[in-house]
Order: sequence, then structure tokens, then C-alpha cells
Amino acid sequence: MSTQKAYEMAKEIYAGYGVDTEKAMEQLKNVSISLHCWQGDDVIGFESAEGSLTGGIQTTGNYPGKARTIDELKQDIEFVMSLLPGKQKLNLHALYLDNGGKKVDRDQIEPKHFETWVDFAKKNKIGLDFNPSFFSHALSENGTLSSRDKSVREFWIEHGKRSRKIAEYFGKELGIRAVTNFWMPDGSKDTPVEKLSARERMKESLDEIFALPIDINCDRDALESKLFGIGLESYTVVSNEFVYAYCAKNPNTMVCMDAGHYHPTEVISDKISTAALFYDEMLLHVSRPVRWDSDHVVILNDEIQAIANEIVRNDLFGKVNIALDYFDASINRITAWVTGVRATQKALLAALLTPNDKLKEFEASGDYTSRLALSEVYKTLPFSLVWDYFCEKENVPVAEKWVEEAKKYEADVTSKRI
Ligand code: RNT
Ligand code: ZN
Repeated sequence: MSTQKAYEMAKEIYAGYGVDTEKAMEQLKNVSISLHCWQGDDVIGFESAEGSLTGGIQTTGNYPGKARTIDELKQDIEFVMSLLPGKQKLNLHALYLDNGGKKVDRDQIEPKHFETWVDFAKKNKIGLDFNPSFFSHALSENGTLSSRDKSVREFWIEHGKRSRKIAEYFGKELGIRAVTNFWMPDGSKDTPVEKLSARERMKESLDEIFALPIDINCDRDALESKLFGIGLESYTVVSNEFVYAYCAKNPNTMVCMDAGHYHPTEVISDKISTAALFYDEMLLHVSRPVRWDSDHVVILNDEIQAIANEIVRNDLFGKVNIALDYFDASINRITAWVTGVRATQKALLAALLTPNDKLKEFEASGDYTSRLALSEVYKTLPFSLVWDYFCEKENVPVAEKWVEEAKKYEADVTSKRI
């Protein structure tokens, strides 16, 4: 049966439940997902030839074919986007600067080092997001913005300020506002005797960075909390409470919630409604923790569906910025990228196609029996037929066809990178 014919059937079935499939596809088309550049090269970047990853995060695996140059990474990202329906932004880290082969330290970065990325974004008609990089650097080994050493703090404060200027430049050049995410790995392996002063120094450093005036139509800043990192198991300076309190007092900043940054059974889906109530925007790092913050490729599991349901059922598309954050080096990196984006989009589509008004009515009237029973019935409505048709309409490969394309790209391009 053709994708179109199957869709017509699904459309009729959904109409019977009062769901408009055309409207759902239109909404999905306009949701932009921020693609993390760091999936393409295992979070190494292009600062120097011998970059290595620190900061308590880790990629595992040694699959061949990773991008070794900016041009290779650009080529891979363009290919990834050719397999994706809907809208994307590209999320860059400061580590991915184009320094023309000359060393440019983090406190020296300028918009000009990202000009070629802006050209790339213009060519592909996408927006850019940004991240200062507070890891993989000699001066990040004993804390960054919370370091006891004033000169170290100053170095990183300068990095933070310059990062905001770069993001502002992205927004100005592209006419699409950037989001700049601040994640600092500062923390400690064992329990500190005294925890307050590091948080005080962190707060003061952030205050200084955010005091720099920039145009909020071009960039908004986010702060990402974390429970622990490798070698930083007992204490992190920027904890969940730190972020929630900081952002409440500094309304120009927004909370960033990463799915892997909480206790093992704690989920970000449950935090979205609170964040929506107290802040005007938030940033999500959609990831998949497996027993720890392992940054596995996002798949269509219960938590990603719960996140999508929260966004859709509370009508939060205007408040939630969706970014991906995972890095798997054990499988084809392009396939990893596409799998995660498509899973996120599928979850959003499934949420949009659920007869949510009916479920809300059951809940309001106290009919929890129907709420549960019908939720289960709705889960198996034929959303995949709508998804396939959406891909077809967006001119990207339908169903498993994208995997064939990715394999071809591997044979022709990435497998030749030896
Ligand atoms: C680390 C954070 C952070 C990074 C990226 C590279 O635990 O999740 O967001 O993964 O910035
Ligand atoms: Zn993250």
C-alpha cells in the first residue's frame, strides 16, 4: 500500500477520535530541534590536533569514520539534515571554533572564529545555538567559575562573556535567536568539608558574565545543572537547586534540564510543568541515561514520550527549547544522530495525535478508570502511518529507507576516513 493511501486510512481513524492529523503535522513541522554538533566527533572539537575529553563526561566506543575536520563535520551534518523532516538548529560548542590552524585560547574567542559556521547556517537556512566549553582544558582541572584561584575564575569569566557575544552575533546574522547553554563541570570526587563558598564563587562569576549587556532578541542564556560526573561523584557546584534558584533570581536566564543529570529514577518530564510556571522559557537536553549519565542515543521510550506529552498537553512549544545531548562512539555516528532526532520527533507526533482533550475530560470528572484504560487504547493508534506520510511530504526517506541511505554514505564517505 502506498504511504499516501495508508495515511488516508489513518487520517479517517484519527478523525473518529476528534484528532486532526493535518494540524498535528503542521505543528510538528514548526518545532525546531537543536542538533548537537558533538555527536559527530565524540566531543573533541577543533581547538588543537590532540584534543581529549575531560570534565567528567565520557564517550565510549571506537567506531570508525568520525569527522576529523570542520569540513568533514559540516558534510556529515548536511547529510544528517537531509534525512530529517521538520526544522533544525545547529548547536555548537566553543571547542568547534575555526581558528585557521592557530591556537586561540578560550579567553580569546571572537565572532570571527565562527564566521564559517555562520556561512554554513546561512547556506542551510538554520539557526545556531552555542555553548561555552568549560572542560577539556588545563585550567578546568580544579574547577572553573568556582575555582579558588582568582586568575582561573577570571579566565573562565572572560570565556563566558565572549561566548555570549558570539551567540549574539549568531542571532544578529541569522535572524534566529540563539540559546547559549552554560554547563560547568565544577565539583569534587569526595564530599567537601565545606560546600557553600564554591557555590558563592560560582554565583559571583555567573553574575559577572550575565551582567554583560547583550540583545536578548539575539541570544538567551541557559544554566545546566548536574548531579554528578565521573570523578565528581560526591558534589557538583551547579546542582539542580542552584540552577532553579539562580534562574528565579535572574529572569534573563533559563533552566536547562538534561535527562541524564538527576537521581536514577528522577525524570525531567515531571519538572517541565514547574519550570513552565516559574520561568518564561526552559531548555531541555534530551538524552538517554542508562544507569548513569551515559548519554546513550535517544530512542522512543517512556520518558521521551512523557516529555513530549508534557510539552503538548500543556501547550508549551513556545516555552520549551529542545536540544539533543548524547554521544555514542560505538555505532555509526550519523545513524546515532538521526535515530535520536527522529525518535524525539516521533514522540512529539504521537503526543500531538493523542486525543488529549478526551483524557483531560476524564481526569477533570474524576473518571480515572477511563483515563487509564483509554490512555492505553490511544497508545496503539496508527501514528506510524502519519509519521511515514510526514516524512514523504517533507521529502526525506520514509521508514527504514533512511538507514539504507546512511549505510551508503558510510560506504562512500565515512569508511574512507582512515
Ligand atoms: C554534560 C552536559 C553537557 C555536555 C555538552 C557537551 O554532562 O550534559 O551538556 O554534554 O555540553
Ligand atoms: Zn547536557
